[in-house]
Amino acid sequence: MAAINAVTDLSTVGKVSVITLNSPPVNALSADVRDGLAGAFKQAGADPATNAIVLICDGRTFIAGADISEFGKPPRGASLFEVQTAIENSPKPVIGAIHGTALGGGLEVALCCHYRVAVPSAKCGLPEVHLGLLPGAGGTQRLPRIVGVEKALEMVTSGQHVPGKQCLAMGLVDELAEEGKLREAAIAFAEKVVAEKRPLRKVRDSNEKVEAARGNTELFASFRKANARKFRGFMAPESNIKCIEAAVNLPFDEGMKEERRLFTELVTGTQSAAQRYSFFAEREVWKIPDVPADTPQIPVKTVGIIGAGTMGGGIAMNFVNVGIPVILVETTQEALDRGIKVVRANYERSAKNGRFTMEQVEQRMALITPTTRLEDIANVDLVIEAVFERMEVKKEIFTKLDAFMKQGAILGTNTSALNIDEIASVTKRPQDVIGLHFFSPANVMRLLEVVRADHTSKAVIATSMAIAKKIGKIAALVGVCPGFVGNRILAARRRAAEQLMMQGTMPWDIDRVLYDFGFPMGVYAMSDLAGLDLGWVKAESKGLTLRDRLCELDRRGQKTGKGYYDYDENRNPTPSPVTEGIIKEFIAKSGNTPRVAPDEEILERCLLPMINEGAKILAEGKAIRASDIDIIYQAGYGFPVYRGGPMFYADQIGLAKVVERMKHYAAQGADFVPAPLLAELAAAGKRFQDWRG
Ligand code: 3H9
Repeated sequence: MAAINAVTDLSTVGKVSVITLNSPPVNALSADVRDGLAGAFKQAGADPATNAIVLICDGRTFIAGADISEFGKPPRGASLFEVQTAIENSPKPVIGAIHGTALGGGLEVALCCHYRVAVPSAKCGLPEVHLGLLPGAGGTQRLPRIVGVEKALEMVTSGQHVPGKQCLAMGLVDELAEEGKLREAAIAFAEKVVAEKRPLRKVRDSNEKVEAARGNTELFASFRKANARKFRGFMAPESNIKCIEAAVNLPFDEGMKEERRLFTELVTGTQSAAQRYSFFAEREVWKIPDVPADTPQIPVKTVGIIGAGTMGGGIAMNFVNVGIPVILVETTQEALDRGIKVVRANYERSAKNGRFTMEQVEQRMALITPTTRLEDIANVDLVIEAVFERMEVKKEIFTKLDAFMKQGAILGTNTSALNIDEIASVTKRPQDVIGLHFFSPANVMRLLEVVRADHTSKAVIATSMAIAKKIGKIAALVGVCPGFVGNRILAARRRAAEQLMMQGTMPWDIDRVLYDFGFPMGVYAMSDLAGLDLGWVKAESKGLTLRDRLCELDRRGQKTGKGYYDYDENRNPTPSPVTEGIIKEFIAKSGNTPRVAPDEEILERCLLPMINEGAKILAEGKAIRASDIDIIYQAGYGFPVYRGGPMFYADQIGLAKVVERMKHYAAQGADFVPAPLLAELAAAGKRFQDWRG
C-alpha cells in the first residue's frame, strides 16, 4: 500500500487498483481529500499493471459530502470538479464501493464512477437542501438521469437518505455486497466488468429518463403545489427544482452551468449561512464543557411518569417508542383511564396512517403500566413528574419521592418555569434532581430543555442528555431562571407585542408580520391555540387585562371557537371585532392616541427584546453558548431555520445595529434597555457566535 497523502492510499489487488480514503470523522471532501483523490486517480490511471479502479473508504462511512467548514473560505487544492472529471474520464472502469453514507458531494463523486457497489446498510442521498444549498457538483444533473425525474425531485428537496436496497431497486447502485465484505465484492465486481468488457458507463450521457419528462410542465407544477407549505420561506427547495428542470430541458453541460449559477447564489446567501451554522450548532449543543463525553452515566432501564395528562402521556410515548417500559401514575382511576385512552388513540391514528402496524401499537401499549399508587415507581431508574404547575404540589410530590425512591434514581421535573432548586430543596438528594422540560405535544416536539439546578450531579446531567438523544430529542442544557431559556425569551417577545397592541396595532397585524418572517404562527394565534385560560382563575378575574376580559366572555381560544380571533368550524381564524373593540377601550382609557406601527417596526420591536433577553441569559450563564439558544428557538419555538435563530439573526444584522435600533425605539417610549453584554459586544464589533463566557 502506498500513501498518496495523509488521507489517501493506493494499493493493488491482482489487476485492480484500490484507492482508500481515510479522513475521519466522515471522509468529507476537504482539500486534503480532493488532493489525495486527484493524485491517486492520476497514478492508478497510469499504472500499466492494473485495468480497473475501486474507490473505497475506511472508517464509519463513504464520503459524507463536501467539507462544510470550508464553505466561504478561499479555495485550496484540487477542485472537486477536477477530481470528478478524472474519475469519469478514467480510461479504466471505476467502481465506487459504498458503506455508511454517500451524501452530497460524496454521492456526486460516486455518480461519476462507472459503477457502484454498496452494502445493504449503506445510504445514499443529496441532503444539501438542509444546508440551504443544492448539490453543486453535478448531482442535480446526474441523479435524474439514473433514478428518473420524480424520484430525483423527491430526493433533492427532502434530502432523504435512501437505504441500500432501495438504491439497488432504483438503479443508483449496481450490486449489493455482503455486510463486512465490501472491499472483496467491489474488487470482484471490477474484475467482472473487465472480463465482460462492460462499457465505461457515464451517467452524464444517459439521457433517456430526462428526455421522458421533457415538455411535462405539469409534473413540476404539481410538485411545487403539493409541497408549497413545506417549502414556505426556504430558497433552496425551489433552486433544487429549477436545477432538475434544467436537467430535463437542457443538454448536460448547459444544465451544469445552471446548477453552478444557482449553487453560487445559494452558497453566498444568508439562508445557507444560517442553515450551515445550524448544522454545527445542532452538534455543538450536546457538548457540555464541564461534563465531558466520558462522564459515567446511570443506566436507565425503566421510567416512572407522574401525571397522565396531555404532557405525561406524550412523555411516556417517547420512552415506549424506544422500548423502555414506563409506569404511568395518576391520582384517580378515571384520570388514568383517560390518559391511557389518549395514548392509545394517538398510536392507533399512527397505525391508520400506515406508520406502524396494530401489532406494534399493542407492543407499545404493553410497555405502559398504569397505576394509581405513587409507590409503585419506587424502583424505576428515572422519574419524570408532569403534574400541574404549582410549587406546593411539586414539593409535596418530591418530598414523597425522597422518602421511598431507590437511591440513585434520577428525579426529573417537567416544570416549564418553576424554580428547580426550590423543588430539590425538599429532598435529601438534590444531586439527583433535574429539570426535563418537554414541549407540547411531547411525543412530537423535538426540543428538550435539560435544566441544571445548583446541586445536580454531572452523572445525572450526562444521563439526561444521553436519554434525550436515545428518544430522538435535541437537548439543550440550561440553568434555572424563570421560564428557563425558551419561555423567558418568549415572555420578552410577548411583553413587546402587548405594548405594540396597547399603542394601537392589532393582534392579527403583529401575527401576520411574524408569520411572514417565517414563524409558523404569531403571538396571538399561539395563545389561542394553547388556550387563554392557562393559569387564569375565573374567581380572581377582575377584567383588568385584555386576557381577563376575553376569558370572562368565554373567548378562551380555539377550543371555545373564539379568543383573540374568531374561528369557523374548520378552525380558520378571522380578526375579531369584539377583541378589537376591547383593545380600543383599553387604549382610550390609557389616554394614548392609537397608532398602527408599520410592519418593519412590528418585526423589530418583537425581535429586539428576544435578542436582548438572550444576551442576559448568556451573561447569567443560563445557556452555555449563543448557538444553544438558537437551537432551542428552532426546535421548540418555530424560529425559521433559514434565519438561524435570534442570536444568529442578531449577528447577521450586526450587534451595533441591534443596539442602535433598541435606542431608537426607547427614545419613542418602548421600554428597551440594551443588556450590558449586548452593549459590550456591539462596542467591540464582536458577535454572539464568538462569545465564550
Ligand atoms: C455538499 O456536499 C455540497 C456539494 O454538493 C458540493 C458542492 C460543490 N463537513 O453528524 P455527526 C462532522 S454539502 C464537515 O455527529 P453521525 C460533524 O460536524 C454536504 N464536517 O455524526 C461532527 O463533528 P464533531 C452534504 C462534517 O454519525 C462529526 O463530523 N453532506 C460533515 O451522527 C460527526 O458528525 C451533508 O450534508 C461535513 N460534510 O452522522 C452530510 N459531516 O464531532 C452532513 C459531518 O466535531 N453530515 N461532519 O461535532 C451528516 O449528515 C452526518 O454527519 C452523517 C454522520 C450522517 C454523515
